Amino acid sequence: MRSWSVPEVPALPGRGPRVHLHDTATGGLVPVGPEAGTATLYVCGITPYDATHLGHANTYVAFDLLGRAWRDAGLDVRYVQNVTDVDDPLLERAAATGVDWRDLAESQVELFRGDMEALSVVPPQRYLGVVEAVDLVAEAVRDLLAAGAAYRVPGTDGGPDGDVYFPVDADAAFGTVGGYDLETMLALSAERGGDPQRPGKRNPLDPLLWRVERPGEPAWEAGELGRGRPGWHIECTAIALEHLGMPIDVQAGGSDLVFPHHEMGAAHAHLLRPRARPFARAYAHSGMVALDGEKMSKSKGNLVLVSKLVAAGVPAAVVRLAIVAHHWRTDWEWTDEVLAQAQARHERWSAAVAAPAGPAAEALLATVRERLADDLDAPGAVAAVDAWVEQARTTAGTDAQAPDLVRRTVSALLGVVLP
Ligand code: 5CA
Ligand code: ZN
Repeated sequence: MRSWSVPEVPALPGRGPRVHLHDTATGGLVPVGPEAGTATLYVCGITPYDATHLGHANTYVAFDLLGRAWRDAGLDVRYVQNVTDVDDPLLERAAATGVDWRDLAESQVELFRGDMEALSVVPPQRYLGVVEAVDLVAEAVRDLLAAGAAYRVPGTDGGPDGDVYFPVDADAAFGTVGGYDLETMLALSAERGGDPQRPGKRNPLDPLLWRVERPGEPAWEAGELGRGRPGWHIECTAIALEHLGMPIDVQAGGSDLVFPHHEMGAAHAHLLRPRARPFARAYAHSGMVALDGEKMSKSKGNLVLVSKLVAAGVPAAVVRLAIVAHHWRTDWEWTDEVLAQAQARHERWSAAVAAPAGPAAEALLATVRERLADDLDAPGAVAAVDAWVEQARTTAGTDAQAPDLVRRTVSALLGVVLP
């Protein structure tokens, strides 16, 4: 599917250092991406059943910082993102509101594109809906069946036989992405789209791979699987393996995807391509944005929308600045104060880069690079820019190139556009 337009990324002198990132699986900082060549990134995309909100924006901006740091370090970036355009919550919302599920998905993806463009997020090279990838997913499920790493479950509650499940015990590395104990995994599975109570499964944690057609639900022909639709986790694995290969450098998403989504996705990949293990060299998880003390989520409806802020006259660069002022891995809360601070900072920065001269800025560029290469420490980079801006305000800088270098640094590395 169409992604969105590429923002202008100004050129900078020199190169950034190798990027290190916190890896969920090992719990430590690891170098990510090769020393030279192409880095690969898969970020889990939206389920387009309701307007995209600041929480989503936070996640895609976080990994946009990664892509920018990689490119600045001289790497090419291959970036793939999916759209979960067939899934239970989307179908339920469509049925409840009397809208065709395809129209609902398309309208929400279009809103998302607008948000991403406004926020200067560099688009993925491949932006794929599950609807476009059904054959790919079905092939992966058939491969798992052929490898003995999938099984069929009899129907319950009058439902049809033949839903296909994945036996988590088939992967020796299962559980190592999130490192959770069994009790926590069971609770998270029930909370996040799993069905631990379903009778007939070998292990309550086993996730759905293929759901046989039910009346009124969309379904596709899939050979020996019969008509049906993909399960959630296998969708991302199949798309990542096809378009990025294995191992990928970074598998990313919000922290609510650690378990079950990324744990299951990795386990599927390990069985599909045993010799290419691991699925990802690093697993990166961004923090959750909250509103009024609760995680912002479509199901709760406590949303702040980028599109609404922009329509109300807030420059998108201010929203981006509010986001990058928080460390990508921390949970934080959107408040009027956060917005006001970003607004004031954007004004201070804009005034400083509009001056005819300022203090020399080569050291600032080096610090911003160094901060971002150290686990995407954007708040550290923001503090360094603040310090330069303060110096520009209080001393008569004479470097006529400096304001433009700061403008380009902030735009290229933080993605914050200054007028
Ligand atoms: N389609 C699946 C992934 S394959 C999905 O989780 N979709 S989503 O629309 O629910 O979320 C899209 C992305 O935004 C995910 O990476 C998710 O972790 C992240 N996300 C959702 N809510 C928040 C939030 N409140 N704060 C930060 N990130 C969030
Ligand atoms: Zn995903």
